[in-house]
Amino acid sequence: MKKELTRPQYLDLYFYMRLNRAVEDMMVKLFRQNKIVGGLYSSLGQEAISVGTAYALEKKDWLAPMIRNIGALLVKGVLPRDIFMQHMAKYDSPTKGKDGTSHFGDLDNLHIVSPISMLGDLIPVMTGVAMAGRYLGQKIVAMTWIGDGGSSTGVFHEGLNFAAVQRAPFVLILENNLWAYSTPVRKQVPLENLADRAKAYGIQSYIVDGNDVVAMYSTAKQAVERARAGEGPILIEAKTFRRMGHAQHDPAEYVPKEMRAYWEARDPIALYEKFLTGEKLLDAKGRKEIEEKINALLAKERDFAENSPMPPPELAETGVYCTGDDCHKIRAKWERPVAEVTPPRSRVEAVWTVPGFGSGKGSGGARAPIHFGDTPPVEHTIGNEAKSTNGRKPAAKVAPKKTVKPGAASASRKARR
Ligand SMILES: Cc1ncc(C[n+]2csc(CCOP(=O)(O)OP(=O)(O)O)c2C)c(N)n1
Ligand SMILES: [Mg+2]
Repeated sequence: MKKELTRPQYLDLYFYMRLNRAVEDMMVKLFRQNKIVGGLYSSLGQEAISVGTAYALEKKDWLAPMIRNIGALLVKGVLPRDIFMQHMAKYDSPTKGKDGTSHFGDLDNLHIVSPISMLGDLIPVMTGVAMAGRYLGQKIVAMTWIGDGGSSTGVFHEGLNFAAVQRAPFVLILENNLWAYSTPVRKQVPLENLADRAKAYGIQSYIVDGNDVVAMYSTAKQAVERARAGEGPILIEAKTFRRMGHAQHDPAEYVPKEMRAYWEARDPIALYEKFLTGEKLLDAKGRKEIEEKINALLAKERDFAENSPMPPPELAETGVYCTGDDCHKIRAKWERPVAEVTPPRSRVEAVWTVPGFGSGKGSGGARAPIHFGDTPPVEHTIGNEAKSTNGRKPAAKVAPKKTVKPGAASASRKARR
């Protein structure tokens, strides 16, 4: 780990990782007491990823968590009581007891989009959020997470390609924890580094030790700033390990013992404590204070959650379908004049001008001839078109301006025979 943050920032990262773990430990107890009604997933050993990446976002930025990103929710400002109540399906929970896991968001204040269970679907959704922010002149970045398994879905590829083509200010964190349910990563993707998937879309990527919270934070910070500056989407692969089964029902006996032992010895919180102690940023007293703060907070939050009632039965038939403004209002926060960003002023000129199937811009930046089967050939002027290359390598040097007449090439070939 490299030293590059301020002391309060280092301690914040520690606090949130410990809080993330403590919230999940408490939920395991509530689960065993039959108080949790939904599925319970664990991010044990992956806390550095959720915390480090979400900590790189600004307040105005947007995120959408997946099942193992409770740490990101905490960093963004969600109260532990809301996470407890969601899992206990209580009336005071963000979804009023209609969901038993973490399918909730906060569009108005915290800028959190609810998770979508269909793996990969958050990628196009968050690309849309990123594009909307750009359209409204908000300079925001959108972030979401995906697993190694989720990175093999069709929508992962469609979504990332779309984000790349739109140069959306979007950062995708790929948590490669080596397992998708009971399938090891090697059995579902033939790549050593899943970050290589970025190459297919022409976007930048990073590979990071997912158990090193400082590395996670500083890489995510760089990616977020690059995306904000208009460099387009960025993919970060975090190498880590899923220490528990897929969910509470899964004892994960299929995981080799040596593999588990290797990763248990690389616990992200233990590694970070070692770093903080070595750098004299934390001592036994400071650690005890943080522990006490977390214990007191969680006891209060758990009591609140336990005292919240279950929803009344009548609630089941309400709020199933959106009924318009009395359900929820979505209003754009215009930061540029509305007339500027709506038609006719926002009309986009077509890139292609095809006079009688003429020519268009080739991927090398130059104008490329098009051959449309039996369409009569058109004369093409070869000359100075390779000037605008959009930052790409210019097309191969072309001969000085000259006109190619259709059939001229075949005529000279005939002459040579
Ligand atoms: C499109 C889709 N296919 C299958 C599932 C069922 N499913 C839920 S989680 C999961 C495994 C996900 O593994 P990975 O993406 O590696 O994430 P991890 O659980 O390791 O965090 C599967 C197959 C789903 N939710 N969505
Ligand atoms: Mg996985």
